Parts: sequence; structure tokens; C-alpha cells
Amino acid sequence: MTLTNQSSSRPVVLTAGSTRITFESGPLLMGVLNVTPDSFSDGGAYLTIEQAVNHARQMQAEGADIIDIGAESSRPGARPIDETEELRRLIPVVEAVRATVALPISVDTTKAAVARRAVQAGAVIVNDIRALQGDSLMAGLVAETGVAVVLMHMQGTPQTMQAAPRYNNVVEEIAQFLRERTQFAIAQGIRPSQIILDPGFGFGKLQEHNLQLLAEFETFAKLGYPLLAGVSRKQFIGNLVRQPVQERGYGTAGAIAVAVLKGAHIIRVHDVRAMKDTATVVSAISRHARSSVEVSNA
Ligand code: HH2
Repeated sequence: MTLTNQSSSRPVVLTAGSTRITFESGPLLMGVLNVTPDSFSDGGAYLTIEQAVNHARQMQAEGADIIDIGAESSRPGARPIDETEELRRLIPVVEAVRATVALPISVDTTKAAVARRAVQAGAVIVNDIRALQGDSLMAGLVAETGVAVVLMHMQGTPQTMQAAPRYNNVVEEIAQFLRERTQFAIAQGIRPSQIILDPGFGFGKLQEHNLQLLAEFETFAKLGYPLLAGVSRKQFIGNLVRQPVQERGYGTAGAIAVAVLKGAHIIRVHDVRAMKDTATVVSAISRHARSSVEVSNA
């Protein structure tokens, strides 16, 4: 499968199994499908296979380019689940989505055994919020199967991360972390073209940290890999607009506009239709800017 958007200035190529993803007309939309009872924004909404597949189809119709399926919530304070439970929730949904939706599937998991089963079921991206540090077998699995991997920054764990996040220079420290995790991945046999980076909005970050990361987002785009922005409906947006989770769409659009302008390649969102339009308009404008962020890992 090749996903190609036609008119971007950034020649970045991502290989995800047999899927080749280019970003030629700006960012791709990753639609979130949480098959959890407790996710912060859509927990409990897609618990049956039918509900999950319908939502994936709807996101495809609304313009999603990738479906990211997660079975374990990572919201602050979330209770971890074991491998058996994660497999039980996730795999039938990956299989069903794969059978009905013609989009690359990403799985949001930190466990190598879960990722392996998901890849066997058709997933081509492993979205690892622990950046290959949670399970010593994860790097080998990604290298062996050739799927893409998201390396995300998190300070602490979901249980503790919002207790007291601390940085001297949040942008520089996270950029350095992402450089180190990239070097580790490559040393484990993962090809550069398999890697996606993500500074991890809301994962061990105070309000000021999240805003700073977005204000200097181009720093991460310059690292030379596809860059993912996961800002959708998050608390730092709620703190600004003073709206409950479901009412943070307009606020999210503002954050996404900045992320796209500053070089994001993949936008992870709940509200696909609105964010697709937001990203389309901003990326069309940014293509007319005289200085743009050039990224190439090809
Ligand atoms: N955010 C969430 C989950 N996974 N993965 C990446 N790469 N980046 C993110 O910012 C990110 C992520 C949290 O959002 P959500 O999936 O909606 O909630 P929950 O973790 O409660 O299921």
C-alpha cells in the first residue's frame, strides 16, 4: 500500500511493513480508536467490535489516513492492564478493522507480545509511548517485522507523571531524549525510515511545558524524522478554554494549526473531519512560506 499526498515540500518517507507513507502534501491524520473503558476522552464509547469498526469506518470517511487502536489507557492515573486483557480487547478489533477499512493500522501498546500479535493481525505501526524502554523485546520486534515505530517522550509513568514534572529546558531535554532513543533504535537494527518521533504532550508535562513544546515545535521537526503531534482534547487545552473533554475541538484546532505550521507530519486526533480541514488549510498556507522546515531521512 502506498499513501501519497501530492504537494508537500518535505520529502520524508516512512516505511511501515509493506506500506510506504510519504508526506508530500502535508500531514497525515491519525484517527484515535480507543477500545478501553477508561480513556480520558472516548473511554467506553467503542467497546464492542461493531462499535469500533463503525467508528474506524467513519474516521476513514472523514479523511483519516491512519487508524491508531489502543486498548490500555495512558491518561494520568490510569490503571495498567495485563497482557491477557490487552490482547483480549485489542486483537479482535485490529482484525475486524483490517478486514473492513483500507487504511494502515497503528497499535498503541508498550508490550512486545501484544505488538507482535497486532502486527500478525495486520498492524503496520507500533505506537510505543515508552519509546522502546517499557519492554526489552520491543526493539527486536520492530527490527524483525519492519513495521514503523513511534518513539514518544514521557517523564515518569502514567500513574505518577503529573505529580511533579520538572525540566531545566523542556525543549532541549526532550529533543536530546528523542535523539538518544533514535540512536538506540538504530543500534537495535531498526532502519531510520521506520522511526516517527513524538514529544508526548501531556505525558509528565505542566501547562507551561506543553505550551513551550508547541511554541518551539520546529526543533523536533529538525531532528530529521516524521514528527507526530498528539494534542487532541488534552488537559492543557482544557485549561485554556475551560471546556470539558468533548468540547475541546476548537481549542484543539488552534494547537494543531501551530503544530502543522511548525512541521508536524502526523496529527493524532479524535475529531477527524474538523482536524483534517484545519490541517489542510494550514499546510496549504505553509507551503507558500518562504522558509520552511526541511526534513529528510530518505
Ligand atoms: N496520547 C495518548 C495516547 N497515546 N500516543 C502518542 N504517540 N502520542 C500521544 O500524544 C498520545 C498517544 C492519550 O490520548 P488518548 O488515547 O485519547 O487517551 P487514553 O490514553 O486515556 O486512552
